[in-house]
Amino acid sequence: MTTSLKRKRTVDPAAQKVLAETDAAGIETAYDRHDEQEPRCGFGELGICCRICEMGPCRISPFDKGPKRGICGATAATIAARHLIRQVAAGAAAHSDHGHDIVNTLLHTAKGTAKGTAQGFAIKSPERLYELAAEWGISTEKKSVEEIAREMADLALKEFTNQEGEIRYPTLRAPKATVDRWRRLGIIPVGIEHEIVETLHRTHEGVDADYKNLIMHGLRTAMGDGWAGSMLATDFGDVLFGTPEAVRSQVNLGVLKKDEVNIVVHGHEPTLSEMVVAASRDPELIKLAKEKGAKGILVGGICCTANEILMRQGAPVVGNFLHQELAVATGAVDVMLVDVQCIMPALVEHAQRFHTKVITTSKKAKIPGATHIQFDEHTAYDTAKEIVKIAVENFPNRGPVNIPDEKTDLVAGFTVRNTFTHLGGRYRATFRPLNDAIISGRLRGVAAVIGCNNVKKTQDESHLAMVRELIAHDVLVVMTGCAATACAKAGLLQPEAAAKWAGKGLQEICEAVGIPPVLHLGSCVDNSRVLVALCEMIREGGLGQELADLPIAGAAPEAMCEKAIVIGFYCVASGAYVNYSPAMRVLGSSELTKFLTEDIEEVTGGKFSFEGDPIKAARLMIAHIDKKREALKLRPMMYAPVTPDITK
Ligand code: BF8
Ligand code: SF4
Repeated sequence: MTTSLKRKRTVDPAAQKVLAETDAAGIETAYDRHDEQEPRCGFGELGICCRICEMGPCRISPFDKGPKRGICGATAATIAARHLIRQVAAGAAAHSDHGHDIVNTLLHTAKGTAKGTAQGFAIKSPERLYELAAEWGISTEKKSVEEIAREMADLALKEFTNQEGEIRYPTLRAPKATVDRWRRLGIIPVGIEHEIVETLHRTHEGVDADYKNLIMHGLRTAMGDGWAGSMLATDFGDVLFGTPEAVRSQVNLGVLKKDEVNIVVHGHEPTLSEMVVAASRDPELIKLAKEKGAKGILVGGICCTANEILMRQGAPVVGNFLHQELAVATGAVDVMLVDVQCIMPALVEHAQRFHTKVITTSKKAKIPGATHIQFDEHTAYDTAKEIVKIAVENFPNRGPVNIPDEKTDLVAGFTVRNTFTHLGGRYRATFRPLNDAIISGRLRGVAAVIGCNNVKKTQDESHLAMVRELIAHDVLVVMTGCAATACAKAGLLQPEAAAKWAGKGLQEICEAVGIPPVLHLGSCVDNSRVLVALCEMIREGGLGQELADLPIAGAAPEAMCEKAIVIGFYCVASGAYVNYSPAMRVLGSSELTKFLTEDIEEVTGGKFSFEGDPIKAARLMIAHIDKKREALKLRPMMYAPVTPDITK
């Protein structure tokens, strides 16, 4: 096909095989559309193009000659900062609207209005609900589970709409020194929606022109995601769908079955996909599948929906973001069911080359040419059955099927509580063993590697290189989203991976506790689990007073969307060092770039870097962790790092 053949598009052998097929058949994918976009607009890449008002668009020259201000006088720093925090607001809105829907589903379930059937919604983890009620100071005496759930859901909905005060979780969960810092900076949000509205106001033409002031509000907006919208999605998701437990499953295109009906759920919200998994086990539908010549019904996931049903149901993962078109190109997907976020509109045209039906289910996300079946929590199970039936009936329409063999075993399902029950070794939920391992120098620290695939990079390559480098240096890695799927495909989420790739200290811990050196914490909203884990590490003692003291770091090495930007922002607001690549669109302003990558450390304790080489980025993360170890006067590392053998 086009120039995409000239570069390495993916390190995943399954993806390589399917891409060879699509190339041979002249079928276009995101890689081809990427190449069609070259050469890119340099102003756009550098963040110095402004189209906020109708006098523009304006662009700032990065050279000696040419305009240094927009028509209104906005500088490169103002323009780049305004657009960046608009991206933060969009990312915060995406995660938080998802959280809102989960809280609402819990409310309807508790009111008995989300009817379903015996297999419909139920409060799967009353224990988690009781825990949250205790934490929120809600009395549970003489109240039914439903009454408590209603009360909690009503309170949670106020986190979105409150116009004064502070969102709940920062003060409930974060260490006092961190809360004090946030209060000094004025970055604890009053409510999720308020901060998003204020971002849109401040970035309107003629309002906030001070790039530092804009970024500070970006941090506050992002806090409303990490410490409210996403955190509520995780907590209320655990109440409604059950708290994950360590679970074994498989990943990659090879999980699709030639002789079964394959339904791929793609997107983010667990509400519908949970029902589809349940409906796929319905004896009536299994019988129908057999009548159509299939041996059974498989439900596999793509993107974060995959992570949700993996964590709680052990459902197989078909792939990450750049696998969406490839899954369809196997010819084996009878229905591609999508809800919201990370869904390429190109899927519809692509699917027309095969027998696959693309079904949209959210009023917020329709695609021209797709079949739309509106999902409603009140009739969730009926809708799920209808969709499974469509897939079953589409099974006999398959053309040639070509499923790559590749599939890899993985362990997932880690949470703040169960991970450290594992680390405790004796079913004690305590962070002591983790802290002790860090203090003694057996473990260097913890890194969160998260985020997407980005067609600008070779799929999965940066995730794998970075994570191998980190674990070789005795850094325990926690992962979410498409990053976790990338590493799962390469076998890094298996306990045996420790012996292959981890440094000696991390190996000892993994072997003693039976965990992989890379822990899968779930979907992208579950990055809130990372924040809570960091709070627990401080609470356990010995690693400083505030989150910024911890020997930890974060990275999104193949970042793709605004949700990744907001995650970076709330991590930096929380005192973390974050390497983000490709670079945010700020490089056209040296002042803004310096603020984000240097000066902001004085403000929040965290900062960004934009290193694109994953090994160099990992070394920067390690250097930051070492800097924090030194400040805490921790013991020297017990073992020298190993050299990761990438041939294994
Ligand atoms: O919310 S990692 S490509 S799927 S955005 Fe999208 Fe990025 Fe994947 Fe999940 Ni997260
Ligand atoms: Fe140009 Fe200013 Fe309008 Fe942006 S806000 S388009 S810089 S005039």
